[in-house]
Order: sequence, then C-alpha cells, then structure tokens
Amino acid sequence: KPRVFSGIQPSGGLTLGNYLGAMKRFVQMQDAGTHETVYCMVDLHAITARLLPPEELRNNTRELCAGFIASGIDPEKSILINQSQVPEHAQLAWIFNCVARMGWMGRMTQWKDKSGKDAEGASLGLFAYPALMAADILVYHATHVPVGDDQKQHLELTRDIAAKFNHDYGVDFFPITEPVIEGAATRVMNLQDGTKKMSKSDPVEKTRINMTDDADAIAKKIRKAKTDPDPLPDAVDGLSERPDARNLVNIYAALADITPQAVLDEHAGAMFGHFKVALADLAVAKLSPISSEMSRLMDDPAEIDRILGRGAARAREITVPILEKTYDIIGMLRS
Ligand code: AQP
Repeated sequence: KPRVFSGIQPSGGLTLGNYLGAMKRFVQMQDAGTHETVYCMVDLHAITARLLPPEELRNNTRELCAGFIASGIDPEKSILINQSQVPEHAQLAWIFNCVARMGWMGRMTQWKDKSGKDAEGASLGLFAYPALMAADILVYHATHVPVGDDQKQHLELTRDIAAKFNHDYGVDFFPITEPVIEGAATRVMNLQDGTKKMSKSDPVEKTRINMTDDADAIAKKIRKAKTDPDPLPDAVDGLSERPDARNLVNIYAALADITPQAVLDEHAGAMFGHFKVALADLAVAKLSPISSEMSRLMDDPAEIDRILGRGAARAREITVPILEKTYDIIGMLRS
C-alpha cells in the first residue's frame, strides 16, 4: 500500500481550519483503506516560533492527540505518533539541512510571514522548518501528504530535497511526494478578514473557531463573522469578489460534505443573517460531538501517553531501516 504522512503542530488549540483542511481528510484517507496512514503531532516544529512552557507543550500534545482520536483517527488503523518520540525524524532532518540550500529556505512564504520584520531574531529552527518537514515525510517514504493549501510550497521543497539527494548520490531512494490538497476547505479564512488564513496563533479570538469552543461560542463567532450586505448569489462565480461570503459558503460546504454550488442551490437569495443561523447549527452539530469526546479523552492522559508510546514503536519499525539505509548511502560508518 502507498503510505500517507501528515502532521499538525501542538502549538496550542486546534482550529476549524486545521480540522477541515487537514484532519477531516486524514480520517477519509484512513477509512478509505487504500493507504497506510501515519499521522503525527509535530512537537519539534511547535517550538520553532517560540519555546513553550514545558507543561503547556505536554498538555497541547495530549490535547491534539485527543483531537485526532475524537475526529476519527483510530490508533489501530493509523500509526499515531508524537514527532520527538521517533528520533529518526530529527536525525534525517540534519541530513536534509545539508541537502537544502539557504536560498530555497529563504524563499518560503511561511518563513517570511512568521519571521516578519525580525529575521535576525527568529530561531534557526524556524528557518529550517521545511527541512524537518521533508524529513517527517521522507523518513517513511510517504508518497501522499494531505495538507491545507498553505503547505503547498513546503511540499514542493520536499520534492526538491528528495530529488537533490537522489541526484547527488546517484540513487533512486526517496520518493517524489504528491500533495493531496482537495475539497471545499483547503484554505479556511479568518472570520474577520476573508483575505487572511484562519490561524490558531492569531491574537484575536473571534477570527477563528476552535475545536474546543462550546455551542454558544461557535454561534456567536459565526454571527459576528464579517460579511457584506448582499444576499447569497445563485452561482459560485458570484462569490469571486466576496472573500468573506465565499469563506462562509465554503465552510458550510466542507462541514456538510457537499460542493459550494450545492450550498448555493439551497440558499441562493438568502441574506447572511439567515444563512449564518443555518451555518452555526451545522457547525455545532458537527463539532460538539468531537469536542465532548476530546474532553472525555483528556480525563485519562496516561492512556493518551500509552497510545503514543505504541505508535512510536510501530513507526520505528519503518523509520529505523530507512535512516540506516540513508546513512549507508551517504557513507556514514556503521559498525
Ligand atoms: N486556515 C486553514 N485552512 C485549511 N487548512 C489549514 N491548516 C492550517 N490552517 C488552515 C492545515 O492544518 C495542518 C496543520 O497546520 P499546523 O498546525 O501544522 O500549522 P499551521 O499551518 O501554521 O496552522 P495554524 O493554525 O496557522 O498555526 P499557527 O497559527 O501556529 O501558525 C496543515 O496541513 C495546514 O495546511
């Protein structure tokens, strides 16, 4: 079976963007049974923006694991891991730091956005983030990576790293990975500004829906979401210049598992005041069971730790031989 890998940072909270853009696809790919699926809490990535207080990182990682399971990831069907518990990720990342070029990294828009005006003060880890991401994927020889649209550039870099390694050593060892960016919500936007991505690190709370928000909070954030005074159009073309309106229609479509056009077929002509009520009801119906299951799972952190321990052992059956072979190709002495 071809192998799928993807991850989410335990940098605190899980948004509707993470759920619709990533997690929901992870579950679909697992349940399709066509791929071997490996899903990861990327805790090494989560400290690139800032060093979190240790207890916060531990709690975020467990909460994210609970989020994976509550969303439908089955730790028996998928390999569910925490990145730092599988040391081959970081070991291969070092090799890739020596394969990737400074210029490639410097062109990454995530690096530019997150380092902002203070590139001198950003961590070296933030700069090298995409090399670690390439290692996460290639240490499994994964061929398919479901992600949101914002990760497309990093996946192209993963392909460049694999191709350069293969070329420089004259081997056909690392696969050239395919991004899987599909569905109505590959880029869920900020509820207050439809031109910006919904992000868990945005300081303004009402810009996003968190998976742990209760029904009232979800309904309130949707009611307050920015829109325009026009009714919903009857075709998706009518949304092209209306980013805030388009975002709400896309969110509805993704939650209901229908196309944006099907949403408009049902709601064309409605004013947003009305549509938002339907959207809030749908969001609460879909998200509430997940958030209550998350809090139930969080009552037993030892069980979460056991699940991640088992996941790491299964993962290392794959990663240890691939890393050994990589070292062998490079000429690193093994004895
Ligand atoms: N708004 C989004 N729409 C669709 N997909 C999204 N993803 C994130 N935001 C959206 C997808 O979620 C996966 C995991 O993302 P991540 O947590 O590793 O990092 P991120 O992309 O940096 O997510 P955030 O929420 O924006 O976190 P912060 O604020 O910490 O930077 C990825 O597949 C991503 O595409």
